[in-house]
Amino acid sequence: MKKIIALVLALVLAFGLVACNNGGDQSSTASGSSTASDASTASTGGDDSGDLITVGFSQVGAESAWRTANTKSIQEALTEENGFNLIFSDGQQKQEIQITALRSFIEQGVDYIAFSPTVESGWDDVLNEIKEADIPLILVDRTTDNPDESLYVTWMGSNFHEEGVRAGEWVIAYLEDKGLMDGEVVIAELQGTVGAAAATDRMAGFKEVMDQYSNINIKYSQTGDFTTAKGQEVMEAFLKSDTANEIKVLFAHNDDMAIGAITAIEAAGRKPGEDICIISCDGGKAMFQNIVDGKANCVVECNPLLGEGLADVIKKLEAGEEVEKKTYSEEDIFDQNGLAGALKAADHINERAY
Ligand code: GZL
Repeated sequence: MKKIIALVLALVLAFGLVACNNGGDQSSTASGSSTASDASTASTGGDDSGDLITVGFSQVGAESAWRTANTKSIQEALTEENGFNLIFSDGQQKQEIQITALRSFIEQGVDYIAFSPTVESGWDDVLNEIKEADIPLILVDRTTDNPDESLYVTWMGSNFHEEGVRAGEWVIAYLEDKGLMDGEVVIAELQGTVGAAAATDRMAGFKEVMDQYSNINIKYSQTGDFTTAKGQEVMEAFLKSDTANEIKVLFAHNDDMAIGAITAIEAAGRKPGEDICIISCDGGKAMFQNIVDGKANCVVECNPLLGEGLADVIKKLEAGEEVEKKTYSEEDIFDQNGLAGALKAADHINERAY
């Protein structure tokens, strides 16, 4: 009997040790897996998750190559590795979708709200709701028409009016260089989204230059909503008019509409870049290729890469630092020769972000 008890005790002791050892192993494994599990705990919202800065971003939509590059830039900058928890919403170019997203960010109690307003007006209520919720607001890219600068901490983006002026000045230099300034010069314009700051201000800047010349007539001007399909459709309609042959220049508020217009011009049997001078804003690879191929003449750059700037400004705010109220992107103008110097578009295609 004693032997049996001793055996049982030995067995219990042996299993106990094993268990303990396993425990030890487990603890060592655990310490290995606990490191792993610690790590996995941290990434699945352990104590450290509170350190992530939660940012709600309401994007205009996905209407153009520029917008896609802008979205990519924001998503690549506001990563968990960078200390952010990004809640991203695609507005599908509809203000009501953006307003719903902004209100949802307020309800979620995000740390920051950032957005690019698809149009300038109609935001007053939600901007005040964000202020009342005491959530810092950062405007990215487009702007609103609300003059109360206390409603947002900072804005970053492009000087759209300046882009329009640059386009206008380039067109005048082109027309003078080609000897086309004698007599009436008919211009067609593809406007961006009606009510969008980028469209309103580019149109105003361009018109400010054209109005200085009594022989210049912006005879055709209609919105292509910043999309290739709509740009092609509207250009087709322009080309069907009985005075279409008079059109010497097309100013498109973005590359995508210009690309649609080039398709329409070729289908109508005319040569884009020769019969009709083509100038657009943005500066993606496709438009640079059109310049290289002689189907377009000039691009006024509009920089979509705003993600790093957004991440930097939030980090500064977190550190209690002062930030500028407005930050403008550095931008250039590219053509095969002329105003921007003898820049060969081909040399820049690989540098382009999109
Ligand atoms: C400009 C941006 C415009 C681009 C278009 O900053 O808001 O919207 O020029 C885009 O390509 O659709």
